[in-house]
Amino acid sequence: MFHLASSLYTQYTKREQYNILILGLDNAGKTTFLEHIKLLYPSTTANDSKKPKHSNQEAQDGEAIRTTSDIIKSKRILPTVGQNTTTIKFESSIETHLSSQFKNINLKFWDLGGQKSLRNMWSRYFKQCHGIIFIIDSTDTERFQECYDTLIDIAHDESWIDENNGDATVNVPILMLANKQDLPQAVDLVSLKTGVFIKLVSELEATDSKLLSVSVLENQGLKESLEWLVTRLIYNKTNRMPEYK
Ligand SMILES: Nc1nc2c(ncn2[C@@H]2O[C@H](COP(=O)(O)OP(=O)(O)OP(=O)(O)O)[C@@H](O)[C@H]2O)c(=O)[nH]1
Ligand SMILES: [Mg+2]
Repeated sequence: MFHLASSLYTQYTKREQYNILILGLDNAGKTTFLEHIKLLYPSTTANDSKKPKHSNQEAQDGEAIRTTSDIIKSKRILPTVGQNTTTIKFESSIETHLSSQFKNINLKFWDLGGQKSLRNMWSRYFKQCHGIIFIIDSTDTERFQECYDTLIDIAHDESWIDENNGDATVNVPILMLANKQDLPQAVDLVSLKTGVFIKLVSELEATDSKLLSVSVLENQGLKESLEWLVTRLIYNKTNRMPEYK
C-alpha cells in the first residue's frame, strides 16, 4: 500500500527524465544540434511559465527579426573533446493520442566528441541512456561507410547484453538524422536509404529505428525528430524506465 501510494505520488509530482546520447562522426553537426535545441525548448532551470529565450524567432522593438538559425550561425562551435550536457523540458507541438503522456517530460542530452580517438568512450554511457540520436553528415559521401560501420558497432556493443537472456542487441530507440540537407551537395533520404545504408534496415531489424532528413543549422525537421523520439521513449518505458526528477 505504501509502495503504491509512493509511486502514485512520484508519478504526479515529478517529471520523467530520459537520457539521450547524441552520437555520430566528427563534424556531423552534434553540437550544432544541441545548441539549436537549447534555443527551441525551455531549460529545466527556467521557471515553468518561462518560454525558451527564442521560440523560433525573436523580435525586439526596432530590431530586425533574428531567427534561431541566425543565432546559431553567429556562435563559434568548436569540435567537442569532452562532453556537453543539457536538460530541456520537452513540449509537444502536435496533438496525438499520446499528447497527455507528453507532459512533464525532461530530456537530458549528452553530446559526445565524434573524433575516432574519442569514440571508444561512448559505450560507457549506453547503460544509462534511453535513446540515441545518430547524426550523419549527408554531404560527406566519402565517410558514409565509416558512418555505417560506426552505427553497427554501437548496435552490437556488448554493453547492451541482457543479463537475463544474453541478447546483445541495442534495446533503446535509434534516431538517425541525415543532416546538412540545406546544402546542395547533400545526399537525399531516398538515395541514402538505397545506397550504403541499405543493409541498415536488416541489421537494425530488432531495433526501433528511423532515418529522417534534417538541417540542424537551419532548423529543418528538428521538432519533428524529437516528437518521433519521445513517442518511442514512451513505448520503450518497460525496457528502460525513465528517471523521476
Ligand atoms: N550547412 C550546414 N552546416 C552544418 C549543419 N550542421 C552542422 N553544420 C556545420 O558542421 C560543422 C561541424 O558541426 P559540429 O556541430 O561542431 O559537429 P560535431 O558533430 O559536434 O563535431 P565533433 O564535436 O568534432 O564531434 C560546423 O561548421 C557547423 O556549422 C547543417 O545542418 N547545415
Ligand atoms: Mg561537437
